[in-house]
Parts: sequence; structure tokens; C-alpha cells
Amino acid sequence: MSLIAKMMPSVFAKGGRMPDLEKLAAIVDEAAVNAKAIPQFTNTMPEMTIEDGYDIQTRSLARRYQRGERRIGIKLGLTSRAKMLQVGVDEVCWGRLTDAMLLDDGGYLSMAKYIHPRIEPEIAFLIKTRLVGKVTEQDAFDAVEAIAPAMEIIDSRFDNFKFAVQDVIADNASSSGLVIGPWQSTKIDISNLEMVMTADDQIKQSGSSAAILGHPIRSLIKGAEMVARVGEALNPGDIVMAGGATAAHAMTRGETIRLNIQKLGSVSISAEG
Ligand code: 0L1
Ligand code: MG
Repeated sequence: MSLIAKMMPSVFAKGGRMPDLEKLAAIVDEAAVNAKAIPQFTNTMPEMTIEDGYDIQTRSLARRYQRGERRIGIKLGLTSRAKMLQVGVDEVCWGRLTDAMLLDDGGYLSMAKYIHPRIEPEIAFLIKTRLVGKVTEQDAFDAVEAIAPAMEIIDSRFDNFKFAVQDVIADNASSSGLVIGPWQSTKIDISNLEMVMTADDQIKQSGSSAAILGHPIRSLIKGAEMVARVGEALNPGDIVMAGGATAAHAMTRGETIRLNIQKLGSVSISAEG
């Protein structure tokens, strides 16, 4: 039994049945730092709520900020049917992005830093003006400076990528990295663009941007509303990842993953050999 598994019975505050959120935040943060999977929290704490999950996420991100990481935006998760089906969770969620997660377009990622990394095809928004709370589609479009092809690296800290919605929220919505292609004009219609993700030129996933909540701008609307619930906002310069348009691809050493999005261009990353 792992050390973390042994610790699990002691994560209840003051010997009661209330989970000690600070302790859980430390456990999930250390799992990410050490690239070591942990048992799903809700196995031992089925009473954990979605609010607990976001509270744990906030606390675990605070640990990263204390180590010097800087928040650069947010990601929306589980915004397409394909993604929901892949992990068996059907609730849109969000997580925070930090500068330490940003990878170079055309660069490399070190597989040793991850447990079981997957990659997914997305669209990223660059925020121009503050966006928060309930906003209209027009408000959301007006707040965008630029749009880019992007890929997210997700790496659930839970064994075998198995989790309930509360777990995955606590785990920063599995977010582990992002790679952004060249920023493009907001004049491009992103409602229904073909998205093709290849590994060493073999197609691994393909779909349409319409699979992201019917239109990727809806992820931005959802993001503005969800961050407001915890007193945050989308601020100028923030990056917002709209969520995977298809199921994610499990990465293997040595391969180069490329995403081509019709009209938006391409972005790539290689897993070190
Ligand atoms: O970005 C995503 O859609 C992933 C959210 C978390 C679920 C997963 O790990 O696939
Ligand atoms: Mg994603």
C-alpha cells in the first residue's frame, strides 16, 4: 500500500467525517509534483461535494503560487460529448493554468514529468477585456483579443485515470500542460472548423469545433460564469482553453503530436524519445 493510500483514513478533520480539504490539497499537489498516482478521493470519502472539489483545487493551486508559479488563465473541461464518454463524467468543469504548464509550440515535453499523459485538440482564447459572471455571446466575442489552435496535456493524478466529478475538480480538472499555436484574428468563424490531431502523421482524433458545447464561445461564457462563483474573473491577457473537441490521445515516447484546425492553422509538440 502506498504512503498516500495509508494516509487516506486520516484526511478527516478533527476525527469527524468532514474531509480535511487542506490535507487533500497537499496530497493531490504532491502527486502532481512527484508524478505518482494516488487513489481516488471519493473511494474513501463518498460524501465529498463538488464545492469541496473546487475548494481543494483552490488550495492546491495556492501551493503552486507559493512556489512561484503564476496564473495565466483557465481551462474548461468536459465540454464535448466525446470527452464526457471517455471518462464517464458528464459535468462541465474548470481548472487553473499556470506559466509552469506552458509548453513551446514545436517543442518537447518530458514524459518523466507525467504519470500517464493524454493530449487533446482544443481552441484557445486570449482575453482582451475583463469578463465575469453572466455574459452574452456578444460580450464574450467582444472580450477576445485573438484565437489559436491549442492542445492540452491532461494527466489525472488518480490511478488509471479513474475519478468522479468531485475528484477531477480537486485535481485541477486533470490539467498538466498546454501548447498554443500562432494567435489568429477573431474575424475567423470558429463555429464549425475541422480539427485533425495526428501522431507522427497518423490521424488519432478528428472532429469539429462545433463539438465544443455547440460552439467554442460557449466555453468562454461558461468560464466567465464559473470563475465568478469563487470570486475570480477572466482578465486581460488570460488564456482560456475551450475544452477538447474529441476524446484525448494517450501519449507515447518519441511521437510528435500535431493539431491542424481548418482556417486557424496548426500546433505541435513532441514527447521526448
Ligand atoms: O480538459 C478536459 O476536458 C479534461 C477534463 C478532465 C477529464 C479528463 O481527465 O479527461
Ligand atoms: Mg482539455
